[in-house]
Amino acid sequence: MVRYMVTSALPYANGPIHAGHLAGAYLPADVFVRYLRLRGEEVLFICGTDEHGTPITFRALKEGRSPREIVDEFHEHIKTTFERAKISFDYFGRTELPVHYRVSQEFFLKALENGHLVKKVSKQAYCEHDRMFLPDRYVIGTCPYCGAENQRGDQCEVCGRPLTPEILINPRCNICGNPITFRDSAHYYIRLKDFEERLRRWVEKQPWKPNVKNTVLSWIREGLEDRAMTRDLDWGVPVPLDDEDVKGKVLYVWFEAPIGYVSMTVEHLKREGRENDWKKFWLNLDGETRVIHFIGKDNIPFHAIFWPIFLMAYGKYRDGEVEAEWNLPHDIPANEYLNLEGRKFSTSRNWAIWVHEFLDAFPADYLRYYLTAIMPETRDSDFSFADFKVKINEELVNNLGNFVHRALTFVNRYFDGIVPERGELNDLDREAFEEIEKAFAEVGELITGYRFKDALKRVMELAIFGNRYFDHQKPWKTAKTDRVRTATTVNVSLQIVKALGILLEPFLPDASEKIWHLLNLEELKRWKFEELPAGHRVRRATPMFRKVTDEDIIHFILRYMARENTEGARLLLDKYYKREEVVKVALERFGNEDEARAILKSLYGEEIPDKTEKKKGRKEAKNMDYVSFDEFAKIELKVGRIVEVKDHPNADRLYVVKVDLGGEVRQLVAGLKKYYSRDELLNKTVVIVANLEPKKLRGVESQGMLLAADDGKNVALLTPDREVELGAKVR
Ligand code: B3M
Ligand code: ZN
Repeated sequence: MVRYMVTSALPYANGPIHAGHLAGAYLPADVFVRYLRLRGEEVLFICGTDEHGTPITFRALKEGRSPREIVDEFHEHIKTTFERAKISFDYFGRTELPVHYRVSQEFFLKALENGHLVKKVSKQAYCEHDRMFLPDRYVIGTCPYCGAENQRGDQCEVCGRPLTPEILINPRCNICGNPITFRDSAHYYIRLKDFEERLRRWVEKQPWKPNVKNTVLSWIREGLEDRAMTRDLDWGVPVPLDDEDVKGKVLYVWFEAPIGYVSMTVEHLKREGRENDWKKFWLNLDGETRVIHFIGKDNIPFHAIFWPIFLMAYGKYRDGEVEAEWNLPHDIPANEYLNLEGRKFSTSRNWAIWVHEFLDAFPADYLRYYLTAIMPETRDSDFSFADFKVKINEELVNNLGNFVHRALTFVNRYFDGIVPERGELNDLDREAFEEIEKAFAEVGELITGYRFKDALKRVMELAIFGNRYFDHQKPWKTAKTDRVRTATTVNVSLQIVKALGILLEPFLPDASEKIWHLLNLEELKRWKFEELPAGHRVRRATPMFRKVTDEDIIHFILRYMARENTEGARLLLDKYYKREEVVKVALERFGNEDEARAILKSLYGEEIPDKTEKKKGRKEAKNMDYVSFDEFAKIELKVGRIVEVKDHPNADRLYVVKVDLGGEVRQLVAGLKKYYSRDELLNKTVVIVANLEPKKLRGVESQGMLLAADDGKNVALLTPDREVELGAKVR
């Protein structure tokens, strides 16, 4: 029985997590692990903060704080953020744990004992101004491979190659900007060449994604230079040697960080009272363990070259009970980069969507849904607010939310909330059960192949099928004439809802829980379809999702992005919205008007119209020809759903549509052909004037009017911003 040891890259504890991190190494791993658990597989999902190295000390130096303060703050912050994003680690540890010092030092000593570490005195980057040796990341210069400027001394962000300060062109100190010097310093180097051939043969056999495998093989072919595994830093895991030359020095962070996967597994299982179980996950005792590391592509060299070599350099693990080789990574599904509105996420330029802030404004499921739908699995992808809004509103709300709501509404309206017995099945009923079985099989296969974007799309296709099934069986019509037929439609629809409740769990855990709640189910979810029995009582329908509005997006950009990157926020707002829309939201949504004015001033550089302007605005309104409240009350506005769209037989620009008002269906003639396709209209929730006198338009009777906004250029149908029952009155 295969068991899985799944990890996500250990985030540096030097700052918050952004959406690009989530899409890169954490969300894909979580979807994968949740699916394995539903399949009943033995899986351990481990992660934790990477708390050493120059990303930490650099921030500490810049802020005049100790590295300990920095890692303590951001360990908690990152852990909480992942919990809010429902990333379901079994354990989220940290490399500042004593167990991590012990295990890392053991790996170092074993590599030394096996002759794979050699001490060399070499030139180390030194800053005369700051009077300190400079670790790789403290040095910046031009990449010798691709010519990219301002690349750090450990890795080029543009071409991805590992670098060292010696090979950088025009190397400078990243703290003070002065040119650096080089001073002799002794370090222990790992002899990567010892493993070149064994590593190449191993990589060639791996079932890795082509983007990972080819990159790694090309680096191996270029030749693996020895690399220092100790550093002139005083923050990190001390070098475990009584050797004056390396006194006060620490292990290279990229030597000990991957060992964190092991040390955190040891710590977690010890805390669980399963002290020795770590061995079956990390030692090749029975050939049944698959170690799978989810990472971003910039971590490929460290996970596909250095980390396997460290495991090989350790040699066999022996402890009197077991003797075994270490498990090398079975797979390294590295994602490409996620960009933000066409530009790379950048912490230094504050061009990012910080997950904890996004979750203050939107549900975790919305972020999970959108990041999975655009996941950069094989090429870079782009987060765009406009696309986010469309995908949430059209796919989550109008497709999934709509179908679940209809099924639950009908079983409560016509069968008192009890799942009715089915009658004889027709072809479409039978097709529904086939669709359910196919969805389980195909989604499972796609997840296993790390194709999460396609897997989610396949789940949503079942919801689309559900809506089409419902529209075709027309229960609002059969309810008047054929109760058994209606019962069958409602029963089958609820089976599809239950299947969606399971299929969605890896992606949208909250939506999955909500469906389980609506179906009034306590049972554990498993990745197989088991019918919802007739006679089972479900709960009343409540909306699954709320639509994302332009106001929501404007508010998010103003509240969270404008402060950190005013220029970027202004470009973004100008790209999507008119200035008066932004001003309106700022004044309405910010509790404190002065704060709103300050943000707007920082964005637009001038004062916004003051109260007197508002008074002027009110005066203009006075000349309006008012209607009395009683006159307005006579107009009956209702919520409906477009269930049929046909071309008008005698007019090119008109559609004939059927609108379901929850128990009655109206025929309307609408001049929307220029603005909407038939597919865009089908299933759309709309508002109609329900008590307008029926009127023949080009020979076809229209029994009401659709409400839409028209600014002379665009026409936009009015739709409620959250689920309500069909037929609901607009007040
Ligand atoms: N701490 C994070 C990064 O380079 C780095 C990953 C370590 S995984 C062992 O993005
Ligand atoms: Zn300096």
